[in-house]
Amino acid sequence: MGKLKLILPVLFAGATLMSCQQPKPAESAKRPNIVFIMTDDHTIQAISAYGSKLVKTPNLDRIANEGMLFNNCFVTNAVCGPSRATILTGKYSHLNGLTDNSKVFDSTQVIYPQLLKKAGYQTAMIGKWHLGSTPMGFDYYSILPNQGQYYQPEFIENGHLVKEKGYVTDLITDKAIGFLEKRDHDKPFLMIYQHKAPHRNWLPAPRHLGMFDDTVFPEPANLLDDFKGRGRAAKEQLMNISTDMWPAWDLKMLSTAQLDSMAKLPVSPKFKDAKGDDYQQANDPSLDKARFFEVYNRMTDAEKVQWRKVYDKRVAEFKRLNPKGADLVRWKYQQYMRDYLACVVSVDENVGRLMDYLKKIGELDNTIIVYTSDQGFYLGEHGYFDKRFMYDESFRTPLMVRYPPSVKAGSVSNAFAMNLDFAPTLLDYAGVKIPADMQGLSLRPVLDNAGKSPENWRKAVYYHYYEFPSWHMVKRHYGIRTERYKLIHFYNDIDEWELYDMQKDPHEMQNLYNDKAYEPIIKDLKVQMKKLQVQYKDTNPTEAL
Ligand code: SGN
Ligand code: CA
Repeated sequence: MGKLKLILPVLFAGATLMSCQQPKPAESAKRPNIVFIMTDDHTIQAISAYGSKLVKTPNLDRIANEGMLFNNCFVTNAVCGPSRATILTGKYSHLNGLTDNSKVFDSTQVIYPQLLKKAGYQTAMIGKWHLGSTPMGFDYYSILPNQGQYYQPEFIENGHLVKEKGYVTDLITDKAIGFLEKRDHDKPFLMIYQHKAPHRNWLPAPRHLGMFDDTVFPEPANLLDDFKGRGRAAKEQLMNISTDMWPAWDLKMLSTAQLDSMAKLPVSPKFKDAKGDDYQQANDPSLDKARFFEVYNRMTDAEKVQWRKVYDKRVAEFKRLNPKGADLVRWKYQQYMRDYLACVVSVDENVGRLMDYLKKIGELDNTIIVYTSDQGFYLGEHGYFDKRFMYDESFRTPLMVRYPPSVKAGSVSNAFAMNLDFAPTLLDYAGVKIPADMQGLSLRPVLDNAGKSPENWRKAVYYHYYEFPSWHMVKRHYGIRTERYKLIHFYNDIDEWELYDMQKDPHEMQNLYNDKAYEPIIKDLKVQMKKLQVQYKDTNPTEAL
């Protein structure tokens, strides 16, 4: 007691003294910086930390090796704009309004960067934005217009259009480092750093052209899926490697001679009128060559020479092999992987460059680094490319987090995480109050506890996809996934249910919905799903639009 009496006045004196002083820069720097890295369409099958058999990503793996890897992170709606809107608002699509890519984000809504800015963070948004709106809540932004371009891309930089020379992934990183160089050293920062790569039509950096030409990639077991065990939705989509990849746009099957002759032609008026993201283009293969020529023509002359060497070889190989039927699908899959994975390599290199820079300026360990993608992607599973379905390859997204002060190096979490959780998590670490209407959970209890989730953690995730009719014609659907099962309802122009046993059938080949033995399980899943729909305010899902 006597001791306490002595200590208390000292403590109070200290407290008054401290409260009269401004926090020193060193103290405010204790709030973590945040670098939120998001790629476009980068799936876990193409990250070596997730056991990829296709490619090595040593720099991305570093984030997992020195931090945490989430095996079960899922998105609310597996398409670009909707995923981004969910991440920024912490809300499902039906509440933030961005149900599909054709919509414009309502920027009067509260987004987490704004809250961090108010709390004293310096905020920046660099790279792919794709929400149609002007970014709000940022001290600095430099975004790609719409989908953006791979070669010599334009950026909208704090309202001004600038055209840059170089490759998009390198340029986004240059801008990120540029922002960090010029930042206000007295404030913590949030930097959202979002790549275009490896989005369709998979154009590699000039230095990576042809890098996988001698590689034969392993095929997914269901590359030649015949959809026997599934319903109409899985069959009627337009994202098959076999039939929906365009020869020029996707497979780069234009020889030097063809390119030369195209250079002399006027641009097709049809192409000129077609908007960049207009899905009617998907059904108009006559635009194939014109669309490809437009992106090819952005290269410098030297890059074009390099390009032709690589793709002339591809055209010649095709002529020599003349593959047909299943062999043709296999051949296309190999070309698809060569281009997609070369784009991934550019991301890996640039993330490494950014991390090295953070280390050099002494900020690496005081920065929460999040690595994720706007959704997963099909690398030939079910014979598909693209995303959108609630099947795991696109529903699941990578999530790796590095933050040494609280995240154990090399830890792995199987907890159900969602892109809905990113905003609450980052606000939580920054010490900013999480708005009551954000629907996600802070992942902090999982991150701070070596990946173990608290007792009462969510046991199921809810999904809702709306973009139909549109690119790739994936039907509208919503569903629930538990650790063991997945139940999906396809609606709108169809009324079909699917049930998968994820343990017995991880590749989702056999719909069990009409199997009598599963009736009690289906009943229970429907009850659980109803609860989630009430919780997330999506109680009338087929009428939500
Ligand atoms: C483009 C692509 C589609 C892709 C959408 C959405 N076509 O329209 O294949 O599904 O983007 O992607 S392309 O011919 O222009 O490459 S998203 O990532 O923006 O949602
Ligand atoms: Ca995407």
